[in-house]
Amino acid sequence: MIELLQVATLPPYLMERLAKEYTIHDFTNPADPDALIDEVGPRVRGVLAGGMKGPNANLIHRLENLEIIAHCSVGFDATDVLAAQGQGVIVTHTPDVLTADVADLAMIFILMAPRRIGESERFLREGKWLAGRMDLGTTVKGKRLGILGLGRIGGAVARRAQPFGLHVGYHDIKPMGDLPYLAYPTLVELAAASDILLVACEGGEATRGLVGAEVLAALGPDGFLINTARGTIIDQPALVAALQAGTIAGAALDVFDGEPAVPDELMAMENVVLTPHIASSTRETRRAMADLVYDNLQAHFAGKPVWTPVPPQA
Ligand code: 8YV
Repeated sequence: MIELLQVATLPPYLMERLAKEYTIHDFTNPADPDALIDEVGPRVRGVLAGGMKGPNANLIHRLENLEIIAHCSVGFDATDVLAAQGQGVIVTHTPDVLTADVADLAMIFILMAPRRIGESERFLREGKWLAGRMDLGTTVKGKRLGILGLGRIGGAVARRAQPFGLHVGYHDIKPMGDLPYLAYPTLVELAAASDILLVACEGGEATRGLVGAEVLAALGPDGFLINTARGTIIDQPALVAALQAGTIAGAALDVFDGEPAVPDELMAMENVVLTPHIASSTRETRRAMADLVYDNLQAHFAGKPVWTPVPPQA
């Protein structure tokens, strides 16, 4: 049987399906990583990775017969894709099948943060309603939504936002052609022209810390920051400082730099919605992602083109 190295925890349904056709070596929490790679490394032809866990350049180089790295995630920033592709290794991911669920959570956040929904639920559960009404929230209709990264997910959020009466603007490094949204040449200009700023671009080194103090200052004291992409894109200490100083109004975050650890300061803030990286966590989407991982591996080892390759990275 073809041998695979599993570096991330993946849906049990996928692992059961793969175990019928492949020999899988568990590298998710190895007692002795070097010994395991010395033993099985030369036989490994595929790596199973996830959005938060993928092989680094060192591991990729040590797997001399590696042919494919299959991610059960749309994001591939956990893997050193440059090292993989430089060694002729095919990298796959799971785009499209999760777009609707992730865009739905972003839209939920866009409504939740200004309307203070998380805070209002805590208010009721803590019995505070008995003592009086909660403070007012902010209406969404007529406000400006700025989207950083108008790719598959950003575009899906833009379409969802229109029936809510939001005016959509965006900033993207790629030219997006003729769209009914206002394009801003820089992220700071987009933030300055937004009431709600959604982070929807790729993670990785190219976008690390992109949303920093200057962008947050441009968003301003009435602005809300939403992130369903990657925690690394936001300068997290700068975000904490802006929230503490009231230089932005609030935030809604599904992803964190250093997750699953979340800074205590964020945990303590009423005006911040926090969820544990659940944007794609539905039974239907996880199954579709798992099926795509399986189909990519089957196609590759049958000598056919994979379904969803990661394009060559510069
Ligand atoms: C997953 C994700 O929750 O697809 C991605 O890039 O971040 C999420 O869908 C997770 O990373 C599963 O591995």
